[in-house]
Parts: sequence; structure tokens; C-alpha cells
Amino acid sequence: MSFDSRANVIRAAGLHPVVDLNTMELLEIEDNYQGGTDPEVMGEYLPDLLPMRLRPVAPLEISQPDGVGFTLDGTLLSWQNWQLRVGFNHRESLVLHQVAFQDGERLRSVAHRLSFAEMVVPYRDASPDHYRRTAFDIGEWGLGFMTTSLSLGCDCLGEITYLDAVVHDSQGSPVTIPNAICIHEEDSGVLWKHVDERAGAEVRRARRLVISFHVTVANYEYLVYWRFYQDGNIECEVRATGIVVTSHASGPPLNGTLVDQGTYAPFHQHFIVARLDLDVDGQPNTVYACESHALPVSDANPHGLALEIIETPLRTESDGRQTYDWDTQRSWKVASTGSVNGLGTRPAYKLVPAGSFPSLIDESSPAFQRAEVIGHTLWVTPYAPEERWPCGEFPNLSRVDLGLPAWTARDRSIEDTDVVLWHVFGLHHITRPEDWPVMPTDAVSFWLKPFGFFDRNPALDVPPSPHPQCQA
Ligand SMILES: [Cu+2]
Repeated sequence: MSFDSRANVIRAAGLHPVVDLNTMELLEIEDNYQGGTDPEVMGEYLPDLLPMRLRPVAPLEISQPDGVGFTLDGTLLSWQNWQLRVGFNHRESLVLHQVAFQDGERLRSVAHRLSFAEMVVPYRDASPDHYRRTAFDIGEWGLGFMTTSLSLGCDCLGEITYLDAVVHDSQGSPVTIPNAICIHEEDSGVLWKHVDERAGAEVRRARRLVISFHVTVANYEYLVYWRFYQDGNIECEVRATGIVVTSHASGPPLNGTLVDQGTYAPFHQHFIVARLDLDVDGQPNTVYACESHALPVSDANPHGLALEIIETPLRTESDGRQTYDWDTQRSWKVASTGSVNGLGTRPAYKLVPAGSFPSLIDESSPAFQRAEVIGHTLWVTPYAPEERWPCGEFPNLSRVDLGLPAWTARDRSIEDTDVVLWHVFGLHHITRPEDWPVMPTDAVSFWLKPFGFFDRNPALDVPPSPHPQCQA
């Protein structure tokens, strides 16, 4: 191990003491140092220690002089047509309950509960430095415990409402995390627009309600944003930032990227499992895989332009193990089986994946055996209150995944029932020199989009902006 006081970094060069934590006995010292000179590393990000000047930036302020557009009554949050309850616990951090949309006279259910249930981060480096680094950030560490306080103007900009959260310490005493959850409205560009030569330009600006929290997981930060839109869309975005794990590079790295002199950042993956307990217009729902297919040229399709959508109902849990397919642009529709819309079709919400990637791992690897959940983009189960943790209740030191693979082995029916979707998404992090010494946020997301939930664009009633030029 070397300590470079000028760069203020400690770099482990393949030295690992192996200790039995029950007896505090030193069992072994692994030393796989490959040799090489002590490199010149610039690992600083604090302004006072940077070798360059800070750039000039013009002020940008956001104000809502008449106050915010949402109300908070206890944990009940209401904004325009949306209504939901805000919750929190030590393992999942922010949880959204009873998400519903006021549609005329009807308060219509979209989701019973939305949260993150697991995060699996295997480091994809064959060296002895990283094979133990297969963190379960939720099952082992707990996002709630790692939730950090947010600051006005830095973490959240504008008119902000904060909520505190309470977790417990190792003695069981309560610990308050001030400003753990941020609630605010944001401008989100154009919602809809048309320019007609007689009617002129008609434009509506989009606004979204954002509920967010940040966690610090040792070297990394995850910033989580649930966004609710005026057109019924829900977006969940995760931004990863912080400091990438690095190791001493004695030559060109095989499973990572050189990010500084003699320093490489191993490739790794951040798999996040969102638990989406949707109740689209009530509990009886069926999930359909929706796939686009091009039809061959025929008498009925003389120009070869016909595209058809095949919707396949997922009837059992083995059907519910789904993988994203680029070739068919696969997505999943969660349709009410107890109601119809004004067009005579089933009201639905569609899960649109935007940050999915294959696990790309040998299935005999212990890292995969412990987290088989990462082998699919989507799992669907019938609601069972005790089924909460996709890699098992206690994944620390597990050998196999006792969560979703075990539950779904029963191959229960998932048709016309209260379904839970488990969506696996995240970052396939091929590290870059630009991620060092502190990583600019990398964002991934998924969307829940209404599909026939409404009979037409539900944002027709959004008024024009009060700006004089928007008032035709
Ligand atoms: Cu990463």
C-alpha cells in the first residue's frame, strides 16, 4: 500500500489482510503487487486543491413567487391531477404508495407501491483485488441508512419542500436524517405544440413534480428521481456519481480503463431492481409482452410497410421472466382486466425500459448464483406480502439467490390478478478517463406510460404559460 501525500490518495497495490471477524485472527495476507514505479496521480476534486482555475458561470435562479403548485398533508402529496403518499424505510429509502390520477370525477389507481428492492454491483475484474466486491447495496447496506441530507441550491434548485427521515443506529436508537427527501416542481421543456397557418402557434410548457433522494454508498453516490408528468407519465431516473474504484495498473489493464498514471478503474455493472406493485384501475391486472414485427411483402402488404404489434399475455411466472429485445422493441403493458376505456379497450400502463442491458456473466459465477435476478429485464409475480427482496431477505454471505428465482419456481398464475413487476435496469459501467477523479453523473431511467388509460391526451387542459407572448 502506498500513501501519496501530494495527491492525498491511498492506493492499494494488491495487499489484502484476510481476518476472521469473529476471532479477530489474521488468517492470511494476500500480496499480488505486480511491481512498477509509484505514479504521479491527480486525484483531487476540492476547489482549493485543483491545478486549474474555476470557470465563470452566469447566475441561474428559479423562483415561484406565488408559491408551489403541490400540497402536502402529512404524507399525502397532491399535485395537479396526481396524488400519492410518501414513505421511507431503512432498506429501500423512499417508497411511493397509493399513486393515483384524478381523472374527472374518478380518482384512478395506477400503483399501490413503488420502490427499489435491490441493487447488485459486481466488479467485472478477474484480478484478486476485486472478486469480493459484489455489493448488494440494498440487501446488505440499506439505501435508507445511506440516505444523505440535501442542501438548497446545491442538491435541489428552486422552491423546495424537504422531508426528514428516521432510521435507527446499531443500538436501536432513532436517528433523524434532516432534509432526506426533496419535493419540488420543475419546468420540463415543451409538453405539446402545433403551428397552424390559420390558428397560429399553440404551445404548452411541461412541468413535472419531482420526488428525490440521494444516497452515498462508500465511494459512490446514487441520486434517485421519481418524476410525475402532466400527461400521466411517470419517469424514474437514477444518476450515478462519486468516485470510481481504482487499482494500481502495472501494465495495460485487462478488465478496466486506465484513468490516471498507473491507475485503472475496473469495469463493473450497477443492476437496480425496481419493485413496481402496479394496480392499474384496481388490482386485477394482466401483463402483456408487446412486440413489433415487420410483415413480409405480400398481396395484402404490397409495399412491405405493414408493421404489426403482437401482444402476448404472460400467464404464469415462467412467462413473466422477460428479457429486453431490441429487434422487436419489446415493452410490457399492465392492463386492467376489470374495466374498459371509452374506446372499448383495456386501460393500461406500459413499462418502457430505457436502461436495460444483459448480465453478460457466466451463469456458473458465484456472483450470478447469488443474484440470478440480474438474468432478466423483468420478472412478474402475484402479489405476496412476504415477497419483498429479490435476492433473498439476507443476501449477505448468501450462496444462491433465495428471492425471485425461488419464489417463481412454483410457476404461479399471474393472470388477472394483483401483479408485482420487478424491473432490472441500471448502468453497464465501462469506465472512462472522464470518470476520474470524480465522475460526472451518468443517468439511466425507465418510464411508466399510460396506454389507453385515458381516451385522449390527458394534458389538453393545461393552460398556456402566463407570459404575454404565449397568450395568442
Ligand atoms: Cu459505476
